[in-house]
Amino acid sequence: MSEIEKLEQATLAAISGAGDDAALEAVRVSALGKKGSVSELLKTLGSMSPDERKVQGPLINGLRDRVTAALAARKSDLADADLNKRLETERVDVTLPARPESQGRIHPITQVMDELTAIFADMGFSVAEGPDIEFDDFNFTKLNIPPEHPARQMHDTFYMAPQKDGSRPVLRTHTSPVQVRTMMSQKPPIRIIVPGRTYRSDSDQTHTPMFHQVEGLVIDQTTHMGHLKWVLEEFCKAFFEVPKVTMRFRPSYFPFTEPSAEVDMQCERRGNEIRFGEGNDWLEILGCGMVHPKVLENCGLDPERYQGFAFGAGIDRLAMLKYGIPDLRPFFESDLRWLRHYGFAALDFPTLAGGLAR
Ligand code: 2NL
Repeated sequence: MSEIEKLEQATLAAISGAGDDAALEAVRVSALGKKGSVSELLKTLGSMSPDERKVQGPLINGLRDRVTAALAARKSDLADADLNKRLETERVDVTLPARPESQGRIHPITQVMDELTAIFADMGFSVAEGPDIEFDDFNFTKLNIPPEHPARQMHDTFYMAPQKDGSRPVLRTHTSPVQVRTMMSQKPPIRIIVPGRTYRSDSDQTHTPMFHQVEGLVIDQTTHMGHLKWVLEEFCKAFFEVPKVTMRFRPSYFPFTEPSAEVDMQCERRGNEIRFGEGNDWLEILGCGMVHPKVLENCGLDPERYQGFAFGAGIDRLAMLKYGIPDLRPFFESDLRWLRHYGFAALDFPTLAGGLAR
C-alpha cells in the first residue's frame, strides 16, 4: 500500500470515528489545516519534476477531494443524529392535561377577546387584524376625519418620525384602519370584527396609553340599522349572560358614521355592584352608526350600491364590567398576584356550547 493510500485509510477512519463536531473539526485541521497531513502532501507538488507531478498530482488532489467529501458527509450525519436524538428526548405530549400546580393564567383581556370572537363567530363574523403602526391616511383621512380634527393633535396621537415622502406614521388610535383595509381589499358582503391594541397619548386613573378596542363592520346591499340593533342586542345578552336586556340608542356624532349613536344597556346599581338585564339605570357600553357614504367612497365602495353599519367598544372596559374589576391600571402592570386573582385557567376556552364563564 502506498503512503498516500495509507494516509487516506487513516484519515477516513478518523473521520468516521469522530463522535461530535469538535472531534470532526480536529480531524479536519489535522488533515486539511495549514500544517495538515494532506496539505503538507499538496505542498510537495511544487518541488516535483513535471513528469513526477503528472503522476502524483491526480493522486494527491484525489485524496484531498475524497477527504473533503468524507468530512462533509460525516458532518451532515452528525447533525441528523443530533436532531433525531433531540426529537426523541425533547418530545412534548401536547395531549397531557394542564398540571394543577401550573401558575399560568389567561389575562382577562385575552379571555374577553376570545369570548367576543366566539359570540360574533356564531353570528357569521370573522376576525380581521392589521398593523399597530398605521398610515395617517388609513387611521384618519379615509375615515372622514379632517386635518383640523382634535384627534390629529400631537397630544392625542403618537406620531412616528416623518417619512421621506412627508407622511407621518401613527400608532393607530382605533382599530378602524383595519376595516378601511378590509373594504379596500375585499368585495362585500363584509362581516368582520376587529379586536386589537390601540394607542392614545393619555394617562390617568381611567386611561392608559395603550388600550384595547373591538370594532365591528357589516357591509352589504341592504344592511340597515335594524340589523345593527339586533346584532348588538344579541351580543350584549351573550356577553353579559342575561336572557334579555333593554338597550337605549342615543343620537351621537362620529365623523365616520351617519347617523351615529351611543348605546346604553339597562342595569341596576347596588353599592359597588352592577347587574345587567334588570333595573332602571343605564350604562354606556359602545358607539355605533351607519358607515358614512364618504368613508365607503374613500375605501373604493359605491355608496349607491352598498351600505352598512359599524360599532366600537373598549375591551378593557367590557372586561372590567363583566368581571367586576375596579381599576384599569393593574391590567398592564404584570403583577402575578393580580393575574392569579382575576385571570382564567389555561385551556378553559370559552365556547358558546361550553359556556363562557366558569
Ligand atoms: C367608540 C365608538 C365607533 C366605528 C367605531 C367605524 C369604522 C369604520 C367606518 C365606520 Cl371603517 N365606523 N367604526 C363607528 C362608530 C363608533 O366606536 O366609542 N368606540 C370605543
